Amino acid sequence: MGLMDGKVALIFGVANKRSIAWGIAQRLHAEGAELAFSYAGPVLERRVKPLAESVNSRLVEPCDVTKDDEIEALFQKVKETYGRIDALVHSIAFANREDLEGAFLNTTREGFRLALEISAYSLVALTRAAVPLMPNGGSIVAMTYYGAEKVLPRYNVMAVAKAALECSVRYLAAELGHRNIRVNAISAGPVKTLAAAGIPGFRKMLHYAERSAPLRRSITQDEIGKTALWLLSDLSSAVTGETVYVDAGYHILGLTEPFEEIYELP
Ligand code: NAD
Ligand code: 0WE
Repeated sequence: MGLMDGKVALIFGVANKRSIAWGIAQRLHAEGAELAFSYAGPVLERRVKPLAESVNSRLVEPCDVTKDDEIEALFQKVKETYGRIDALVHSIAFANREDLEGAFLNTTREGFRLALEISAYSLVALTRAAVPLMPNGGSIVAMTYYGAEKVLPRYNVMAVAKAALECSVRYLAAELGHRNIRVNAISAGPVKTLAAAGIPGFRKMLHYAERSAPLRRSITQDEIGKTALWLLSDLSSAVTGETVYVDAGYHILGLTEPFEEIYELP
């Protein structure tokens, strides 16, 4: 008996086995879900296909979320293959590298537009396409980061995009609640993935979080997967519009230096 038996989940954002979306996929698969995958473009096909096959997926299709026709074509295929979906995972973000390195002040109009389109608007577009396939309700989860709320060095335009994403989650949740469609976000602490590895100073931020977080460690893809399983299954049936932190407690702190070392506390 699995928590996701008989449910179909459509997953966006697997690039490789380190992807957060892959951690989520594995937990959903272990609980009996049927998984469908979409990947960003032809370059990723070679990486995503074998992963999808390892969890017996029947649908692996490209979809660049900046293209309305690709979104439409993908959902048409999903409809033909399964007739409906129960869960959708949005684990997509992109900003131009130069916008995550320099000063936020220098963000270009085009860089701002691109980051918000791929990282935030795409949730609205994908949710709109998913609604007709969720006639009896469903659950949608998007990935976010604490930089949306508090200033962190170099997160820059991605922070603005994540703030828009979190707010979109609340507006979508309010509108779709009467259809029994729930929409939530997971705010994950730093994890070493493809999207994170290229960020200058990422390792330092990871170690800083490990020293400061109440649990005194970083988090894993699988821990995000477990929370996603909760949000995408019936276990969270009255939870919607929420941002759930999977960050070893980091976000509760008002002072991020390890207390006991400085103030000789217990
Ligand atoms: P990742 O690189 O494995 O995943 C990012 C995905 O976005 C990739 O699969 C990429 O193909 C996809 N993508 C980019 N542009 C796209 C487009 N135009 N169309 C379709 N897909 C596109 O890295 P990840 O760390 O697993 O990131 C997944 C999500 O988790 C992102 O939203 C990220 O902001 C969020 N997140 C990551 C961390 C972290 O520390 N790694 C922490 C909190 C939140
Ligand atoms: O959301 C993210 C990163 C998303 C991301 C990463 C890249 C790298 C390669 C978006 N676009 C790009 N574009 C590229 O060209 N995270 C939560 C991971 C992350 O990114 C940071 C972080 C953390 C954590 C950037 C600065 C500071 C901390």
